[in-house]
Amino acid sequence: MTVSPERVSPPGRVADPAEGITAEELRLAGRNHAMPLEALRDDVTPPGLHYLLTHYDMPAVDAASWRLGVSGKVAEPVELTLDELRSLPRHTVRVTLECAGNGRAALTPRPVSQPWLDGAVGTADWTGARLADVLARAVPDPDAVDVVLTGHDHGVERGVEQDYARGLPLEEALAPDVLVAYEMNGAPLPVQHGFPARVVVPGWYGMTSVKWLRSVTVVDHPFDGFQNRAYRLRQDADEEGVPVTRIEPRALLEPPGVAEFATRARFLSAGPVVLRGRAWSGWAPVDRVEVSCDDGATWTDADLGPAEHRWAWRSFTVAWVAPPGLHRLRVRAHDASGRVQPDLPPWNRGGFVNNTCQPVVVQVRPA
Ligand SMILES: Nc1nc2c(c(=O)[nH]1)N[C@H]1C(S)=C(S)[C@@H](COP(=O)(O)O)O[C@H]1N2
Ligand SMILES: [Mo]
Repeated sequence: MTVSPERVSPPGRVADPAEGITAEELRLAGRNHAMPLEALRDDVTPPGLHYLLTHYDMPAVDAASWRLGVSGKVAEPVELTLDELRSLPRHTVRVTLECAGNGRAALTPRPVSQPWLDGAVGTADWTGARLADVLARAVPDPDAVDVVLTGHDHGVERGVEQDYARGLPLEEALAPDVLVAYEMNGAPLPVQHGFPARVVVPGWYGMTSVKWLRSVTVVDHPFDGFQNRAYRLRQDADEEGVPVTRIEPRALLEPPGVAEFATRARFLSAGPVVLRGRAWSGWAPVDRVEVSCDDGATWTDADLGPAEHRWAWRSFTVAWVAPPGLHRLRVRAHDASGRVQPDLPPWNRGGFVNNTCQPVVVQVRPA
């Protein structure tokens, strides 16, 4: 399949409302796994449980011959080895990453792509050099606008053969917590998370955190590559659309009680129980989480845990005396910018940013 990168990509498919998940979506779901929600108990997600999303194949990158090229609209193009990258000042930032498609599979009609329910999230301690320090080595020109972050992976998406590449405004790229990371939770990056080095853009949906980073190219115009055109909120395929950028607020409950294997239905004994979970937002710190134990009829403010890591999820708890019967729990996060999770899904053709508050159904057995 040879196609020119300039070719306008066909729109993604939207499933017939009655159409079940296809084998192709099942294959994607197996490769790109969610975080099991019980891992919401951890401040930092163990690497194997962190969600995963890779558009094409994972490239095998040799650390000894790896170079990071920084070029384009710069005074002095440079190539850094891994040791040179490691010799720059080292920073560790705790970051909750979330895929922009999280919640997609719950939309009707369903945009056909990676069919996430709600687990496309994870939190890690990322260690690396600041992207600002990497860029400073090359000295961007005064008229620089965007940086183009390109990975080693290459594939075909909606008819367009391409390297995985994302543009990021230079101003965002220079923010002090944006990293070229070479460690995840204190160990070299696992291959699936971008070995030997990846970008981490805290507060932004995952697509901008380019794995297997190969080059940083400074350009004097807004980059309009495939991934920047694809990640836009559109009702119709031919609309210009609104770019997907920062993470909208979301809260998730650590599933209470015990699970049934095949259905994941939850069972709980009647009596006092502490409901726990995590909430995050890329726009502003989470400042309120509400929990409803009667499907949204009444809401109680949860107690919030410490907020010491700006870019990581915040824990919350709420006490509940569970009465026997079937109950729909709901949880919703607010952030300091005034954003709050909606009750109804915000539909768009790509199935992005569905942060509707998710119901959790529990069957409470008499004590
Ligand atoms: N090179 C490259 N970087 C990439 C991707 C990719 O396919 N290739 N996927 C992006 C998307 S869409 C997401 S959500 C995050 C997922 O990061 P993770 O797999 O480490 O959780 O990586 C981003 N970076
Ligand atoms: Mo993603």
